[in-house]
Amino acid sequence: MLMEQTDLLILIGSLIFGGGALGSVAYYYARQARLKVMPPPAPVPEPALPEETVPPPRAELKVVKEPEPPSLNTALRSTRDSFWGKIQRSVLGSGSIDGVELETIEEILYTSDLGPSTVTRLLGSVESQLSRKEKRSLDTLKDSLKSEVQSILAAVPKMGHSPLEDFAQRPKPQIWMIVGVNGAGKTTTIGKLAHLAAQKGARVLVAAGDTFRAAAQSQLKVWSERAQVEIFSPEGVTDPGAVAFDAVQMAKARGYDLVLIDTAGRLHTQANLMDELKKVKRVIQKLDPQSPHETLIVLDANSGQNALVQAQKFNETLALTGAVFTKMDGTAKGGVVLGLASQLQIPTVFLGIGESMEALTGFNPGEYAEALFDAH
Ligand SMILES: Nc1nc2c(ncn2[C@@H]2O[C@H](COP(=O)(O)OP(=O)(O)OP(=O)(O)O)[C@@H](O)[C@H]2O)c(=O)[nH]1
Ligand SMILES: [Mg+2]
Repeated sequence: MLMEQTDLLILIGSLIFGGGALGSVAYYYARQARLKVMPPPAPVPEPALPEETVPPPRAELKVVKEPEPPSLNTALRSTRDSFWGKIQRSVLGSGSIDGVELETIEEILYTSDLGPSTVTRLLGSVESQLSRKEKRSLDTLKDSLKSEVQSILAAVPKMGHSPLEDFAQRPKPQIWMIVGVNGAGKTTTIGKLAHLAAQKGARVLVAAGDTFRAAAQSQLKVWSERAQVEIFSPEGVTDPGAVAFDAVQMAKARGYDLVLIDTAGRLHTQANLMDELKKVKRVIQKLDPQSPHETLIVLDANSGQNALVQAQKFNETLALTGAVFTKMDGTAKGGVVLGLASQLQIPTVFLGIGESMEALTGFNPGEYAEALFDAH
């Protein structure tokens, strides 16, 4: 250890005046005494950062993130409340299941957008289960309803089977037509589907077959950019059949895996516009007789019973292969999925649960049946 200047002076002094061992002893005591009175060293202040190294304010680094889509169970909260929640409250309010008239349950079921034939099926099951007095409990009521819901869903072929699941085994290019009434969520769903398929490694082409609405092409372009897929959107072509034909031809020539054909919204009652869809279908069948491999109707869950009428009419015209229910987030009318299965045997394949690109989920019948009754 280096000696400080004052230590050196004390040592020299004690050697001069005391000499030898005596000097060393004098030096030792003098040093100890000095250490006791010395204040501790003052902390050295941190040097201030030069101007240019000060980090920029946080606001500049802020990344705007889309909200996470809710889980299906959360999305179905209002539906659950207007279905099982209401039934449960009516039973609890009356004190016992005996006190609840079946009519009350029937009334609640009718207002849950299930459709009359579904209500009849559910009531039949409830009546037979509750006929024996010792079985009259809220749990029996719930179990009988839940198992009937499950069997309605299980009876529909391909229910919940995502057409993207066995995608690798399907002929290429897959050609899917997306149809439905105005504003149901067709273009948004195409964007979400394109994203899902692209994530699985598929080369996707979206075709701007909505030649009716001025902003439709640019809306689809935004989605194609977000999903990072290509778009076929010729300027000035007004015939949706021509757009679909050219898109399929291009997809075949360039080795695309999936063509998603957007179509203009139309009411199921507009015969001429429904015929136009038939024509689109005929035109693409000239290039691939097996196509469209999927004809998916997009239904806004908020339209409730009306969605069943739409599905029926579109099915008559196009032979639908599946349904996508959108806006399941927040609607109280999510029971309509069950109504579609029960009344028309059309499988629901996807559910839209928000506006973001990730807010599309494959329909899982078990999860749906569970979410109609239990929150978790
Ligand atoms: N909350 C919610 N909104 C959705 C969902 N799907 C679509 N939307 C919204 O519904 C509105 C209509 O969606 P579009 O995709 O334009 O509907 P469209 O069927 O293509 O409409 P047209 O082409 O005019 O017939 C948009 O504001 C979407 O953000 C969903 O699952 N949840
Ligand atoms: Mg659209």
